Amino acid sequence: MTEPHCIFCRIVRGELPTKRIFEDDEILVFPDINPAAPVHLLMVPKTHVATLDAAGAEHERLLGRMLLLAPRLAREQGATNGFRIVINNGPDGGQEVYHLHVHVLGGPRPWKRL
Ligand code: DGP
Repeated sequence: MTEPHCIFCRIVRGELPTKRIFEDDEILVFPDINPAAPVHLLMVPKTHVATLDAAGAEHERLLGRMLLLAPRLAREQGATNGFRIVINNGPDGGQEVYHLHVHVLGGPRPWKRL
C-alpha cells in the first residue's frame, strides 16, 4: 500500500523520476537528491511505513533484507572502503520524509555532514 501524497511513495510508483539502483517486489533503492557523501543511497520499502517506530513484527523480514542488501549496493556504487547506515526517526531524530528509509553513506571522506 502506498500513500497518494507521500514523496517516496510517488517515487515508488514512478510518478517522480529517480535512478532506480535496485528494486524487487518490496524494496526500492535510489540516490539521495541531496547527497551528504560521495555515495548516498536511500533504501525504502515499497509499502508505506512512516517511521521505524511505526514498523512492527510484520516488517521484520523486510528490515532484515534491507540491512543485508546495504553492503552489496554500497560496494557496487563505489563505497569500497566502508559505509554508514542511518535511520532518522521522528522530529528529534531529524526525519524529514515520513516514509521509512535507510541512508547508506560511503565513499572517500570528508563528507558534507553527519
Ligand atoms: P531524512 O532526514 O532521514 O528524512 O532524509 C530525507 C532525505 O530524502 C534527504 O537526505 C533528502 C532526500 N530526498 C527528499 N526528497 C527527495 C526526492 O524527491 N528524491 C530523492 N532522491 N531524495 C529526496
